[in-house]
Amino acid sequence: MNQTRRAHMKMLGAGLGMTILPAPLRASGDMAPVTPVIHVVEMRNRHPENGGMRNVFVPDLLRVKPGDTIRFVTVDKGHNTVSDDRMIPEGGQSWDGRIAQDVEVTLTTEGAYGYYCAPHRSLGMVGLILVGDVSGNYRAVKEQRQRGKAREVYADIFKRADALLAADA
Ligand SMILES: [Cu+2]
Repeated sequence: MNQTRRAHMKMLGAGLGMTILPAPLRASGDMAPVTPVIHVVEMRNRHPENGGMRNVFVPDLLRVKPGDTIRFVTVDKGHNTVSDDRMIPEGGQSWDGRIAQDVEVTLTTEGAYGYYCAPHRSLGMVGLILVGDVSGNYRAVKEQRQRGKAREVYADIFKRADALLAADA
């Protein structure tokens, strides 16, 4: 873990009551201690680097390991995060945040997870999280019908996701 990331996590932990696992969570032998990995997704009115993109999750695509935690953080009010029931693996964790509510989910079931902001879904405020081996539901998730601008945003997200998965293989 680099210094910036560590400092960032420390800052978040202080502000938001991050759960820290007890120190001696070792398996056995020479295994490194297990540290919780938290990925932050910001809910924003505008993309910080591209102001033309309105109502966005930043980042809108994550590649994580099973057991990692995703923390959705309200930067701008008026947004929420809701898992798309059509776009999560069988047995996978779903979530349904209120408007302007920070949400933390720990995803242990491998697969692809689609989600959206309820007020801005048709305006393209959607996202995707790839957890571990996504071969079980990736194609089905990718082929889900989307409405409005979500179709165009997901086309872009899946193009990047395809590239990530190809690089893994
Ligand atoms: Cu929104």
